Amino acid sequence: SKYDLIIRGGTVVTAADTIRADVAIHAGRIVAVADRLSGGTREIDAGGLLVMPGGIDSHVHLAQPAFGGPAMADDFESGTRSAIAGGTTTILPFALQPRGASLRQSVLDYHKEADGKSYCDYGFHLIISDPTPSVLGQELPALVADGYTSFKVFMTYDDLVLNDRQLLEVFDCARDCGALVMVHCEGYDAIRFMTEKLERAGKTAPYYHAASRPASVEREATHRAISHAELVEVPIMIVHVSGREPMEQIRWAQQKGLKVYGETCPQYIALTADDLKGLNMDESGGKYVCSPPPRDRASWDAIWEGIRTGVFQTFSSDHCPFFYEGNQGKLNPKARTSFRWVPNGIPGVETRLQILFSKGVVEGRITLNDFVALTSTNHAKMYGLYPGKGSIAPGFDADIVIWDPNRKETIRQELMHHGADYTPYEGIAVTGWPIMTILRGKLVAEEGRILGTPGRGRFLKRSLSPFAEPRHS
Ligand code: DUC
Ligand code: ZN
Ligand code: ZN
Ligand code: ZN
Repeated sequence: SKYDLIIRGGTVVTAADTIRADVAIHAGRIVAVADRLSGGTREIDAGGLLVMPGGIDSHVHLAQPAFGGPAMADDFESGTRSAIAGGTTTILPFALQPRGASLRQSVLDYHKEADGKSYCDYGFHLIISDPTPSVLGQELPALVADGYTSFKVFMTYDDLVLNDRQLLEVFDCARDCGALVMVHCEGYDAIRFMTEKLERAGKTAPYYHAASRPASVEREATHRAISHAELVEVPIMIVHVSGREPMEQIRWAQQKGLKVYGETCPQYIALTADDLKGLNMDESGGKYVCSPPPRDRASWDAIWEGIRTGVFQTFSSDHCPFFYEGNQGKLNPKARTSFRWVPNGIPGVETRLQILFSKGVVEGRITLNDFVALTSTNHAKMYGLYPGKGSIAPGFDADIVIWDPNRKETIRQELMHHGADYTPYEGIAVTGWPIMTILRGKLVAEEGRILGTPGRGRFLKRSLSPFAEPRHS
């Protein structure tokens, strides 16, 4: 027949439109979006459901040996299984360059981790921890040309931090290559100072993680990154923005006409620093340790303000999963001695869409079209996957999530497909849930059942981002 699959009778939502239409798929691509299509080998009845572009999560950590020691709870198999169960069809994890290592070799190592294991499509951002002349002069430009068109730099962490001179060198290299730089904005010295001060006072419980890196530390680093980017005239993406102060720095830069973009995450609209108190300041607060830390409810409002006014372009999970129990867990023996040793990061690739849909669309803060832009389309545009991914239109990959906007569910660990032994969003009630996930025309997850296979996901070489073009070129 003419089509492999017709998705019939749903409401098709893109970043621009909401229309009642059928969607026809052939050979993994969308070939028609129209009323009353016929001639499909298979049909899916989407009556009463939303048909949206599959989620694209441009901030995911898998199989990364960083952030405090223990191995991550997800490899590419469990992490991408969790992604498709949650309606996400493409992820952009990180290939991290350890200091002293070749960037190219690091990329090969991550490919080995991902090869034949991924349930969804994926690309890699690079993490630059050692910007030597040969990395900046040869390896990085070559990798950008090979489709690794974005990279992340850190302003904190012993093993990753770049000083101001190094940040400027990396920014300058990004400008020359046309790559997009993501910046982790927290100030290293301020965090070290506060950590040691808190430890001397015996304040070592996980709760003090948040106190060791307050909003001012994030605000200062955000401003510094913006100023350095302005000097070099390079666009930057400020990732995982936690609240008002850094949001206002980004807005200020945008209003000046600088190309500064913003990303925020579920933890900054669903968790607070109080969660880090656990049960009466015990170690269970460690479940919520991530960086930047979640702040307070007033910060949630600031994040929504940034989402609604376009300060933020992308809503990503920052999925960075660790076990809670055990010697590889958040509560490993060393971590019990101080918050400093609790690995930073929380799982969330499977619950990103539900949290934004419920708190955003259902509670009336954003439109359905905003939801699609924030969870899919803008990620594709920002990171060189557009067109091809991120919309429902002829010629795009048939990556689709069929969504029940009325389904009520409570987020619980037993529903999750990740490798971690807990979800930090346990007990949060949501409205809206993924019913089917389709990857390049194949049904890969349905109501929590995994139908796809590891290895079906493909590596994506990405184009240069139009957002990375310098302001005056
Ligand atoms: N930064 C991230 O992007 N993820 C987890 C921890 C961190 O510091
Ligand atoms: Zn065919
Ligand atoms: Zn980070
Ligand atoms: Zn991250």
